[in-house]
Parts: sequence; C-alpha cells; structure tokens
Amino acid sequence: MPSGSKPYVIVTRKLPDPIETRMRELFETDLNVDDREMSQDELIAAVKKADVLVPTVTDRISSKVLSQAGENLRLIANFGTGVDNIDVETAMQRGITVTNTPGVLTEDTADMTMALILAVPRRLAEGTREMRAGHFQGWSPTWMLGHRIYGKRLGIIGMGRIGQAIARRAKAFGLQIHYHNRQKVHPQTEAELEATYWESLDQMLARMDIVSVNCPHTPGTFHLLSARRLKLLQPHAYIVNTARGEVIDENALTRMLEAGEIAGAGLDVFEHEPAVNPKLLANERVTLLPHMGSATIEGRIDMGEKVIINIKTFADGHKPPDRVLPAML
Ligand code: 8YV
Repeated sequence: MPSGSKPYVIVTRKLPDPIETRMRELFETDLNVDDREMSQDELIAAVKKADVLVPTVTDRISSKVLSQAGENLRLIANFGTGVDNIDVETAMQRGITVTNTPGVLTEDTADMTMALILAVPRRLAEGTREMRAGHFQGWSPTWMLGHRIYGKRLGIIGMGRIGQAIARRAKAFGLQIHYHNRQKVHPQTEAELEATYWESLDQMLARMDIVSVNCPHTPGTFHLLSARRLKLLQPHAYIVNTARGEVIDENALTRMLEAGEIAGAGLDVFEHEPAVNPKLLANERVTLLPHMGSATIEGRIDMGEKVIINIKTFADGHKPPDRVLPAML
C-alpha cells in the first residue's frame, strides 16, 4: 500500500450506514452489505487480496488464516476492543499491524453491566416473564422478592477503563467497591472510588456478594474463574459477565447454578458463542443477553470512526493511534 494511495479494505460484517458511506469515500472497499458471516475459506480469500482487513468478534483470524495472507495485507483494523478473535502474535510476526477500538464502548458496556447487577438480584427478567405469562394477580408482600444491592460488596475482576466506569456507577448505587487486577490502579482513582485492592483473586471471591468480570480474554485469563475458583464464591453470591465467556468455566458455572451453590448470574457473553448451554437458558436464576454490552447506535458509529482513523493514519504512513502492543496481550 504506497503511502497516500487508497488502500483496498475488506470489511467482514455490515457496519452502520454513515461508516460505510465514509469508508467508500476514503478507501477502495469491499463491504458486506448482507451481513452474512464469512467462512474460514472466505476469510482466507480476503486476507490474500486485501491491504486492510476489518474483522469483528465473530471472525476467527487464526494463524491458519494469517499464513495465507498476501504481501499486501499490512493492517488488521479490528471493529471491537477485544482482540481475542485474532492471533495477534502471528500477525505481528508477519509484520501486520493490529488495531482495535478502545475507549468508545466503555460507558455503554458499563451501563449494561450495571443493568445486570440490578437485574439479577432484583429478578427483572423474571418479572417481565411473569407479566407476559399473565401471572400477576395483584401485589403481594412476599411475591417476587429479590435482594437489596445497596451496601453489598462488588468485586470487579479487571479494573481497566470498563471496570472503573462500573465502579463509578456502582458506588453511586451504594455498593462497596473491591477489585482484582494485574496492578493496583492509581491511588487517586482508588481513593475516589473508595476501592479495595485484592492481590489474591481467591481471597476476594470468597468475600464478595456480587462479582463482575471485566478483564480481556487472553491465554492468561482463559477459565480464570475455574471450577475451583467458582467454588470459593458464597452461596448468596451473584456473578455478572460482560467481558468474554471464555474467562469463566461455563460448564462449572452451570453446574453450580443448577445446584444452588451460587444465587444467580447475569451473562452477556458465552464460552461458545453463539451457542448457549441449554441448561443456562432453562435456569430462572440466570439473566441472559445476546452479547449486546456495546450495542448502541452511538457506540457502533464511534467504533467505526475509530476504525477509519486507524486505517487512514496507517495509509498516510503514520502509526495508527490504537495499535495493539505485545504488552497488552
Ligand atoms: C463488540 C466487544 O461489539 O469490543 C468488544 O470487545 O466485545 C463488543 O462489544 C464486538 O467485539 C465487535 O467486534
């Protein structure tokens, strides 16, 4: 891709109209207007001919796909913050730059997490189901009782941008903020949030009322909440996951929910998306959402604009702002 020329950009999924329009103006584009998911063979064909590939969480850009990439492929501009769909190490070894879209979906994802933190203990989804089933016979002092969240302990796993945005909201709802992270956050942030740092995830899990998963999925966090760790949770604890399904051993979680060993779960992400364990679907203690944490029109346009800026900067011969660096993996 000679500096200044229009790069040939292949986008794997349908993006919001204003983003596709702007991409058409700036780049040679191959857009997926039908939004049909591309097969591995189609992805291989794409990396053979594109200068830039724009994948999403639903495209597995594996070492096998990358091994077929043409000389032209210099940039993978992911439409999304998590890059666990891409074998970033192999891409880097082949001299391919990878970018993502951090920051612009922080507040939306934090809102959705807070919604689940409220919805699960207060049985929101169940209440709607009861209404639709015609079960509402009038108010009763003992019907549909949930649990208060005010004053409870929230343990956040992963205190990056999203974790901190959740902590700000949760503090306003009267929750006590606890967190586990690779590093302690800045003392000023910790003071503002009145947050308690737990170096030991095990110790934190054993003491929380609600646990929220907000770390990326990396080889180091795969099944971070293993069967052994999940067992540390108290029977009244709730777990919420808006990060990646792979961080929790979903089978172990399902077994514990069925056995009543934890009180409930709010899940926006699943280990084998789009497949969802039927036992989770059947369980009243679980509120399920179809990976919609960042699903706002505003957020998706902001994500698209980030992708455009990353491609344009790269095509103009500069370092794109949202490069994924080895330290982030
Ligand atoms: C995105 C997400 O919608 O950005 C992420 O990491 O999980 C989602 O909110 C998705 O990744 C788009 O590719």
